[in-house]
Amino acid sequence: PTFSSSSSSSSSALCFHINGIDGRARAATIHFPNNGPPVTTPRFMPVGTKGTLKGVLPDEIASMECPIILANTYHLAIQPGTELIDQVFGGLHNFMGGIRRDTDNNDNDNNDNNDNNKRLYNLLTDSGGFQMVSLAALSNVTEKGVVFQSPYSKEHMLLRPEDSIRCQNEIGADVIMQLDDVISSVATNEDRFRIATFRTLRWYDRCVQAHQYPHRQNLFPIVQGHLDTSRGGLRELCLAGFKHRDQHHRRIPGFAIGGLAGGESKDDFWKVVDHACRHLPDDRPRYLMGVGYPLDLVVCTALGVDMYDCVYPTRTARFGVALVDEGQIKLKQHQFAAKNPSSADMTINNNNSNNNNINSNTPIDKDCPCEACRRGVSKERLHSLLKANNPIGVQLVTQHNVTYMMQLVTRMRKSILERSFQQFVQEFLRRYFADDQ
Ligand code: PRF
Ligand code: ZN
Repeated sequence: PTFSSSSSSSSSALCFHINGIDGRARAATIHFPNNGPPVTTPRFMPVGTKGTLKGVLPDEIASMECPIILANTYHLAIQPGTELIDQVFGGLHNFMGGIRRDTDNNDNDNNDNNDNNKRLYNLLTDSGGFQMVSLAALSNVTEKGVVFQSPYSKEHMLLRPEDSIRCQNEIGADVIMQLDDVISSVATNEDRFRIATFRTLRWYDRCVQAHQYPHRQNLFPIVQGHLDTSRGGLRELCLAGFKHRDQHHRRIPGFAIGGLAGGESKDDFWKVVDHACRHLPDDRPRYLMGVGYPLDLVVCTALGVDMYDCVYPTRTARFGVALVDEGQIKLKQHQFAAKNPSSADMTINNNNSNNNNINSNTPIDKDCPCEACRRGVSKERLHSLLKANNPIGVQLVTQHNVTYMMQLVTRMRKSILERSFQQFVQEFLRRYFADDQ
């Protein structure tokens, strides 16, 4: 209730309102000036590389109560091209069908200021540098930008901060990210980390200069600085650099924490997240990039993080793995195969006294509101669909996992508002680490 920041000034295109605080955990609401749904926090953003989740329709994304997804500038620039998205469709929201027109509205123009455009969900784009460094065969970073080899033409191409922002302006997401100099956190070259930290600050300035629509797209800087949280160390210098820019140049609408989830130890990971949350302003959203294990969400929310993204829930679904509070259910394993008729009957007759923990004829989670669980689709049915490579299998598990993540952040939010977050964390850890599962 104490911190609130709004967007009446021209340089910020969101309103961040804190609804409740419990310890250092926050429950807030972010409004974008775009007719999209409000984004409550804590918030997990699934990754829809090209603006939609693989195997999930835009309406289904909205019906899972997922108000924002992440798309990748790098992939969209390669195919279909960001200029085309802008020129032909007027932005990614239209391109992937995330805009619904009121049926009684006869005005068919593509003007995105039209108040009758209702967005099913909001969008965030990552800047492309991280994807290049992690995906492109050859990439090399210089002060000018990131040089990478096109996976199609094999040509060497340069992505400068200005190019990333031009592409992200064309895509038109509600939150856009600066181009940052990302290095693996398990790299060892000390000088390289120092260069990357200060280069990230300089590239932020170039991104701000290049950004054409600060009144409708929120540009987030990314805090880098390796694992160095010492006094006067790289993380502190990076935070101070952004703080100075926020106070003396242009108001920063929200902050991202980068350079983590790259193989560092959990102790280092928590130490850096804790440090960033203590130093970032309380009245702005904090986005921890590339983090999406349920346990990490619970711990980092306790440290004060508001937003997350990760490919994990959707990627693991494509391997037939379903998420539950106890951990993972590997649906392709033989134990989930349908039993012969007599043992299947036994399971039905002995539902309450089943000494085998695995009920393959029950849904993943009977209380989950996803399509599969709501319809009572059993684990053995999912096993059979997955084994047959029937795309419905992966689609249903994807929807379950995204629904699970949406429910997880909603449960955290509720407990923060009720000031019972500590009990939530204890109960979550108890179930997660219970070894009778
Ligand atoms: N920077 C960008 N995208 C990211 C990260 C980062 O540091 C991470 C964390 N390793 C995930 N995605 N631009
Ligand atoms: Zn489910």
